[in-house]
Amino acid sequence: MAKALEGIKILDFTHVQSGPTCTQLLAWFGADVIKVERPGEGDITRGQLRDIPDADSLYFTMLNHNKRSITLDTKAPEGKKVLEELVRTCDVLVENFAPGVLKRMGFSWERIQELNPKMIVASVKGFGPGPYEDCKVYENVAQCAGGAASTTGFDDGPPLVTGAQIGDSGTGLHLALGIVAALYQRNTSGRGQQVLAAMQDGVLNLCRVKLRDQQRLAHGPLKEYPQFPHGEFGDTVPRAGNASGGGQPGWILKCKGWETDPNAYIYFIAQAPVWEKICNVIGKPEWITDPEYAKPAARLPKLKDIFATVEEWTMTKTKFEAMEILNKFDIPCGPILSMKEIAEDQSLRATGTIVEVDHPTRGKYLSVGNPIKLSDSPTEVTRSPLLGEHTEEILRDVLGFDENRIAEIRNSGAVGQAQRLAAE
Ligand code: CAO
Repeated sequence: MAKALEGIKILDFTHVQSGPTCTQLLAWFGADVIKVERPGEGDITRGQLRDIPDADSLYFTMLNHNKRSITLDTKAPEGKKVLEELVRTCDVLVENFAPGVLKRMGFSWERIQELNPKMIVASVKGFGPGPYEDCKVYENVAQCAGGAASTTGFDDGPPLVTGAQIGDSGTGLHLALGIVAALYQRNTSGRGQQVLAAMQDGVLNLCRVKLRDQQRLAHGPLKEYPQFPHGEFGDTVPRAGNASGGGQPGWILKCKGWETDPNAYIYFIAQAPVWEKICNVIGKPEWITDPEYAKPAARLPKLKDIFATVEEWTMTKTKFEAMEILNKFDIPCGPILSMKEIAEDQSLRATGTIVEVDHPTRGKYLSVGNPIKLSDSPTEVTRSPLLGEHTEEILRDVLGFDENRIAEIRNSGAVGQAQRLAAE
């Protein structure tokens, strides 16, 4: 079956996490993603957090599926020439170098347009134009600068970063959408354009509800926050613990086994339309008509006590038993799943959200497949490339170089040695 982005060639100059997340998605939608890596070393994550000696790390393999790898020293004269040819041939260049790197390499936006006016140049940077535009940025810096850390955690503790990689993977997602939109516009404009996704902007976009709350604060306390009615509100959005970000109050509650299992918890939402059912399930039918509890506004100042009462009930059930009972009554809730439980979840395997991939040097490993499902463009996850595995193939098939030219490039040292399969 044809894929959504079939025929699109991506010149993938990305490394670490943010950019590779983006190009991996494009590859899953069928684009030919050509990853350009420095000879010898490649993407730095190949060697980071290694679990198996000499094998590409899970960090790398889980972010670079379905791509081809060419090694190229883009600072060497021959390497530069090859890169120019790739710019002429490809549709999109994606990069997440530190600010200024691409220009120093000799590939300014102006130069790229000279080479290929249809090319889309897509970049992840830490910050957009402004005082921090020249800064190098990693995940947690973006979480802090984008408003996530100041609004995450408990009020009496320090700011917290989250496990979800909203700075890197989140920005990669934003960039992928920008690229697809630019490709669509190119159909009518005939021109390429620059696409910028700044990590601070991406995180802030995901923290939109907190900027909402910042403005609500000017009109009185945030009544769904755990600080209400006893705590003081300052002039900025406080950390809300596990309170829900929406209009339906929620909290994380202990379940049976919490004393020994760090994940024996459930997220419980006291959704107004099912209040009656909640009262019946937890054995508090009198709350249905009690004016102190019957209406959402009356409940807001008592949320802490209400959740403590619900918790007395959830503590008598495992998180899965509680899920089953509550879902029968359409009471929104969610088990706190550990990574172990997720890795073993058969339904996630069945949908391809968790996939097992085989790799020649590391063997079988689990990965997260494409979380976006297209009915006419199914995703088959294939392993990440070895360093430089497709160098000759790309020079020959994508750029149309003959054997003499390939030998010339190889002899110049611009492409280095490819990583070999153990059997070769
Ligand atoms: N051939 C020759 N040189 C190459 C090359 C190649 N194939 N690929 C990269 N290089 C060179 C670059 O030209 C650059 O050299 P100069 O500094 O001399 O111009 C050098 O490698 C390093 O690039 P870098 O500055 O991007 O890499 P770094 O490790 O120092 O910084 C990072 C990493 C992530 C902090 C930085 O790239 C960055 O801020 N990126 C933008 C934000 C981002 O994506 N952050 C998220 C990363 S995921 O956690």
